[in-house]
Amino acid sequence: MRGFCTLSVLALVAATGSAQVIYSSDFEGDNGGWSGDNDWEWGSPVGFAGSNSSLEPIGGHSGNNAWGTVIGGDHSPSTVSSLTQTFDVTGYTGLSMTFWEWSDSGGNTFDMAAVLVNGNQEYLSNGNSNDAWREVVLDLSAYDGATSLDVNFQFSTTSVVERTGWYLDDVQLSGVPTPGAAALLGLGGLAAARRRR
Ligand SMILES: [Ca+2]
Ligand SMILES: [Ca+2]
Repeated sequence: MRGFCTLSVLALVAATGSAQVIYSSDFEGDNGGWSGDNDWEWGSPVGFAGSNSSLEPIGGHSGNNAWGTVIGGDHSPSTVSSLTQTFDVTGYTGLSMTFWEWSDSGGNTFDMAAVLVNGNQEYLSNGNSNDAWREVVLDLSAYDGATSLDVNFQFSTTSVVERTGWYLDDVQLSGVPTPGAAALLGLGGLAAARRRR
């Protein structure tokens, strides 16, 4: 009976576990492990005054560094730029991602700033954060049970209007360890304790 109670407590703790950080980067010491093609650059934005009264930030949301679609310049016309990374999320549920964006691409009329997860569009920026950093929180619990997440910050432009573009900082991926995995860990510890008696 004592063992049953111990197991019940272990299961309850596991089922109500809190989210843990799977990945986090402020892009200060390094680029956070992302691969960026075409316009994506890691560096320190300088407050460039772009076309159509657009502005880039000065520095990052945190510190000096961020990712941006051309640091110190307007984005390119007619270009698809992808910033990608794959995360192992085995053993997690309740997945979520937060990041900070500075978006000046002009309201999605021509240029699109989207987050793709495993090929699905999970976010579309409205293209205008009013010259300020804005926090974005994405509920990715639809991917519970997936073993990996392919995340792509994809910026697609036309030839019509160029602005400073899309800047990203402080990206974090979180999830709750699954009850099954946590309970098994607890059971292992309990069995070891019994053997020691
Ligand atoms: Ca930063
Ligand atoms: Ca730019």
